[in-house]
Amino acid sequence: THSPLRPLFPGIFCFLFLPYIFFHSYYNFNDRAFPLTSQRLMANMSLLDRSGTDCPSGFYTKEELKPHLQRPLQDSMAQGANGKAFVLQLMNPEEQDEKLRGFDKNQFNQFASDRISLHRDLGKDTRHTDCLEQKFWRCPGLPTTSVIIVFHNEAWSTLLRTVYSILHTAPAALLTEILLVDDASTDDCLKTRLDEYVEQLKIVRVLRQRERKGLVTARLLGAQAAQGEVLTFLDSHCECFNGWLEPLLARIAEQPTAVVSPKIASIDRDNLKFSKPRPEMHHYMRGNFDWRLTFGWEPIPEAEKIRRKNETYPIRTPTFAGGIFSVSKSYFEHMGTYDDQMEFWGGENLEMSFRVWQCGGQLEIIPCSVVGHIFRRQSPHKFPNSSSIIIRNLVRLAEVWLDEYKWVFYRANRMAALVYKENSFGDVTERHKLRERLKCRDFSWYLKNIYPEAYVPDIYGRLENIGLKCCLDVEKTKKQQKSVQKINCNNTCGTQYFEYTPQHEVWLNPDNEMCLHANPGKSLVSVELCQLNGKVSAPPPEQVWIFTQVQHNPSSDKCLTVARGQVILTKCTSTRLSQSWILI
Ligand code: LR7
Ligand code: MN
Repeated sequence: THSPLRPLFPGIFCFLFLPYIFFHSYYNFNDRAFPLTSQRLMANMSLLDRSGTDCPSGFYTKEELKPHLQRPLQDSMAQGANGKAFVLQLMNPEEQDEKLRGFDKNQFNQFASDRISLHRDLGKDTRHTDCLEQKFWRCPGLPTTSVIIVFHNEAWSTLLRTVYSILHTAPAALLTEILLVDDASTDDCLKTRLDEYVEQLKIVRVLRQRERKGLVTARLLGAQAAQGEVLTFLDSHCECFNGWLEPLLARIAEQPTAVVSPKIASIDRDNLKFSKPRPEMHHYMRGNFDWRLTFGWEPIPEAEKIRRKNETYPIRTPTFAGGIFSVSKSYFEHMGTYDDQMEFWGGENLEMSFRVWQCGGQLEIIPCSVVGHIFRRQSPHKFPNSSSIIIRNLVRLAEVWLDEYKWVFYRANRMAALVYKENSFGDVTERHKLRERLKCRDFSWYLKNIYPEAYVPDIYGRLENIGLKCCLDVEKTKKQQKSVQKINCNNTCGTQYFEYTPQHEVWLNPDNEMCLHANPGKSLVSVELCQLNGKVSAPPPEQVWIFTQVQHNPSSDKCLTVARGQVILTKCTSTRLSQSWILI
């Protein structure tokens, strides 16, 4: 089936302009560190090269696919057309009811989605001119890809709009197939009508995971069946923007160990508005994580901005969201795919992030590639013991990749510490063996080289009053409850942990969102939501504590004091033992 091999590499350089020369010096660091990995993969990639002269790389010719790939005619006045919002003002009671039910089921506006064209066009290509100038069509050497979409009870209209948006945007020669992997949906339409529907689309296939096991094993099922050279994963409620695929594949052709994500645009969950790229807005985000191992976004640091000479440069990212990315199939396998004992949802994205970096790959965002995703506030999916399953996934990854930094995680995430103590996270020896086999670096290397901006708490412990030998104790914080008024000092010195941040806040662990807070004019001390976040550069004075004396911020003369078992603020007196605290 594969035509005679022609080396992949001469071909791929034709779309690379000068800037890539800079990359090479940059990435050499990794190449030198992992010579074996790189060489073997280069070899693997060229083994998979299918570029012949007479045969297009996909399984179907452009002619065969023509009826499906033509840009649909779209009523540009219709609601939602061109990526615009769907707004219906006057709704009758039945419509309102349908909207509510749709929201309940999906956590997004299914009512709107059902009324927008499955083929909606996103309109004019608004990406940066650097992106538009890239000429991929000159290159015969881009690898083919299988697109894998896993889903559980996804709404019919969002699932199919995802599929059509791929068909309308991906060059036929590069798209081997679209695999829809059903993670045991219970929805009738998805169970009975989907196969028949997608048959007309020729290159779309449905695979089924009989038992509901979650997205990791569903993706693995898709990956095994995939016949393209590159695997491209998407969530089941995405829309692909013009020209999204080529920059991802081009980067992998250039650097086979790169795992690349597009820039993820938001599709509004209320009105399905697609936020199109605005090149004048140059704020890029990259992935990060906190010590509870939650994924998050942060602006890219200055050094990274300077390194990128133009828009086509990849952005190096410490972690990724995990749902929308491309990876060479052989590299995916070489790298140990996924931890197949992770269940349902969560954790696999950080596991893969750390693994890719620690084992010699690179994780990047390619801003010329744009894919939209419906972000929702909470998950609509139900699975048994959901929070403990997510925690279990996180403990598995911490045990394999975090080394001694796992303790920072266990301090920040008490449920995780419990799972660790009970040893109920399953067997991870296979993953340890993988780490050995790939000769991966340790987590301190990752922090130092890939995420030097990471905040690693180094002052933490119980807050103990020297004079009265009791420990600061915050009564159970309820997440919903913003402030907790009662702070005691008790003699059990149990498990109440605090972290002292470089900005002089006293964080309450394991919540991390709660900070020791002084109330102006009052002696009562409380715990309130920490107010230092990405938006402000310094915490408010109420949350600043000078630790040597546990004085409440430099401009006040009040100190943390124990009086009758309660913790209050009184005038600082250096000799009073009830004002002497240590963090141990
Ligand atoms: O049990 C399940 N079985 C499934 O098949 C649970 C989910 N799924 C499917 C689901 O239908 C969807 O297609 O898995 C996909 C992801 O689930 P979502 O969309 O309910 O959650 P999410 O968008 O918050 O998922 C993000 O985090 C997950 C953690 O496990 C995965 O890494 C998802 O891929 C990831 N999504 C993205 O990265 C999209 C970009 C947005 C961000 C951030
Ligand atoms: Mn999603």
